[in-house]
Amino acid sequence: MSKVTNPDLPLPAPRANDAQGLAASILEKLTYEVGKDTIVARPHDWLRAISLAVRDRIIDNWMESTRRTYEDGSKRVYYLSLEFLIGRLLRDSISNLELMEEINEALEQMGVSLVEIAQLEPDAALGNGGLGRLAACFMESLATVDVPAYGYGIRYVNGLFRQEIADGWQVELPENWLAHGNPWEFHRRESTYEINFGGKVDIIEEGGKEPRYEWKPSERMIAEAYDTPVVGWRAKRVNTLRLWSADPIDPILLDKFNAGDHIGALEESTKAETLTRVLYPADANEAGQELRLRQEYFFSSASLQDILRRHVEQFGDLSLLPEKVAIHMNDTHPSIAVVELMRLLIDIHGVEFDTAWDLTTRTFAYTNHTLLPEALESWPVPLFERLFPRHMQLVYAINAKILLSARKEAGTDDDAIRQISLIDEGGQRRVRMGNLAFLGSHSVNGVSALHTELMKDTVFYNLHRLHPDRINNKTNGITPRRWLKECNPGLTGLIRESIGDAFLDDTEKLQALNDLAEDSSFQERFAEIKYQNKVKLSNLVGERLGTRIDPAAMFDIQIKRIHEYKRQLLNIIEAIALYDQIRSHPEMEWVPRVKLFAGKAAPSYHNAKLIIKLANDVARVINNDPAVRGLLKIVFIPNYNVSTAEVMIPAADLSEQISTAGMEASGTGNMKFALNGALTIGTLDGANVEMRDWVGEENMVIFGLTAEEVEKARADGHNPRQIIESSKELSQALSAIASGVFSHDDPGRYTDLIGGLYDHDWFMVAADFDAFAAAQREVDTIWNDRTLWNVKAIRNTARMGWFSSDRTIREYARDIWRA
Ligand code: GPQ
Repeated sequence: MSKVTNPDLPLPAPRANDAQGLAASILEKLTYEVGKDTIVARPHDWLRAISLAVRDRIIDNWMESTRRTYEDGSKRVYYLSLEFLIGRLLRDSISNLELMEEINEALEQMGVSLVEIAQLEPDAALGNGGLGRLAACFMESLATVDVPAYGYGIRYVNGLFRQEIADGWQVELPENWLAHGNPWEFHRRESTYEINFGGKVDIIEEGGKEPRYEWKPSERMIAEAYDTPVVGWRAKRVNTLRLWSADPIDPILLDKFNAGDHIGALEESTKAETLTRVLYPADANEAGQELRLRQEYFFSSASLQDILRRHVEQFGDLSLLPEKVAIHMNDTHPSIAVVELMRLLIDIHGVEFDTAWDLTTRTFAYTNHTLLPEALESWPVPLFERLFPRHMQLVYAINAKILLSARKEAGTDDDAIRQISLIDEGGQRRVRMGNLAFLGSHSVNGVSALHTELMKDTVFYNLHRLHPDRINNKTNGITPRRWLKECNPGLTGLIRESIGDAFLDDTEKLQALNDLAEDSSFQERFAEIKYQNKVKLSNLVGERLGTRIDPAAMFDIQIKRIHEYKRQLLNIIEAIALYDQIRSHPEMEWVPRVKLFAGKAAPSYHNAKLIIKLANDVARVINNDPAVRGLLKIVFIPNYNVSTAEVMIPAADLSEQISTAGMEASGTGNMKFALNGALTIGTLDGANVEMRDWVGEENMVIFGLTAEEVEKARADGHNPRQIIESSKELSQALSAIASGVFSHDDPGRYTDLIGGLYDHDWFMVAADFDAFAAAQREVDTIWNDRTLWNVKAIRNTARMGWFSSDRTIREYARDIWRA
């Protein structure tokens, strides 16, 4: 049957948005969708009923937005990302629909507490860290600034693992966000595409201008769409997040089943289910396995087929593709899409090679998120060829075209050609996905000013010389809805009362707070809100860990993935040094501190897991020592995720952003803390550099080697042993760790970890230690002048507005997508 479309049919009347209408809706959902009577309804039933009632209100705007895009024929942006770290959606949706008061009123009538029910919603943790969370912030901002956009990714059944801490060690457990169903998604059984792997390639036509090929795959499966509406601020627009799930073509192989092979009969099902089952828990380090490459291709191919279908249906003409479609690659994970688009254009749509390449490069753009060499994806040629024989041919063809034209450029010597090539010929031959993404795009951007400049000098040195206009910067941002308005209602209320509501639509209007920074009654109220947020965090720590922490102490927080370059180790070592000093000088007036850590380590990252153990070992010793009681406490909060961040960030006094300079591409946690009035202690790395420009050097505590100095120290072969031996505090702390003071049960546990600092100290922990310790004492000094501290904290909130992801998205739309 052909599709039924009747543009004259009006949309249904929108749902009532007053408290009465909402109450009726929630009851209706509870009764007819959940199938429960109020007298037996459990909290999870209420969660589902409320979510469905809220979802209806989103749908009203969703339909309207989609119709509008069809009618005005505007360009669509497609954001391809293997990760979307969304977190909970209920509070975010209600807030963006501006229905908070009405829902609360409706629920009050029924004796239900939204705060309690909302806590039951699982975090959608379809991402590892910054890259995935950025994608989620971008989706919200795309809707907010009214860009027609689709996010494309994978509907992992198991998102990022749940972390438990057992005897101080990280233990990974499966995460199961879909256990109670997912009220936000729509399963689109009709939006399916075939995805193929393996097999061979046949020539089917040799006579024409270009030979024609046909891919005869050996494995086939189906991609099915699940859509989640993403509502922007004030519900101006609702976009779609489309996540793919793999399904078998033959769920059961009947011939095998009938022959008695009951397990073998399910082979296809198992293969498909495995493909989209779990998110790889690798953050900025190589995953490397075949299943990962299959995931990358699976979602890229499904998304491209979907994009081309929509484009052809509406515009008919593929030559219009770059005018009507912008496809963005979030890191290299989707970069096989470049070749897949070439294949679809050439093999399916009959476009000539050169025209296809022109359309492809004008349609794609790519964001790089790291300079770490181990995170730059490349795949062994034999693996690539086995899974994608036709794509391998196309990679060679693209490579030939590129290298031929590069040769003609002055200054491209053999070495430059080797670096530009899509194939790494040193050792085992590999396909370089970074080069593919770069060459297949018209725009390549970094995520902070420093990172973008370093990209030009390092990973893309030769490619940049070949295409000097391609690399550009788009400094990251965060959505101020989730990361200020919703997570910090106290502060939001105070700001609204003080400077009005304009900042809710334009975060840079927070600048008006500068006039109040010196106002003592404003300072007091600002500080009181921080204190209340710290009480909330103390309660969470009490509930989860049974540890009491004092909200009057300074809350010093480092939360992020555990990575050597992020230097949690530096922070722990400094805590030990401080511990020693407090014990040696009990007569001095020490600033009471609680140092909080949270974060997950990649399951295969040995040193990162050891650092978690160390934090817990050190916490046990320090927290049980009466000599420092009330002065120093260490807490490691297990299972860090978006929801935990929403409690921790508003409660922070001090934000630790202490990566080795030149290694953190941007950071986004740094922005969330500062926006919520924490002072940053940090290196001149990533977006810290631009934060300093905005909030003012005097309102941050900057320390340590610069990126240039780090590079120089590494090149000159610096001597960490000598540095350690010349610092009494550092050598004492390191000896204590290495000799087993914190690990009586296994005194040698940290010998190698600490030995690495003496031998090479790649991450400059020793080199930056003294500067870091001095910076911490400077922090203490500021803290002791509480008025001064408050002024600085207020100025942080006042000056962080530029770091809104609305601003970032506007820049992408203007410079890259032209949407
Ligand atoms: N980032 Cl390559 C990740 O979270 N995962 C990754 O795999 C890669 C980068 C981060 C990066 O480390 C941060 O500095 C950035 O702020 C973030 O991406 C978003 O750009």
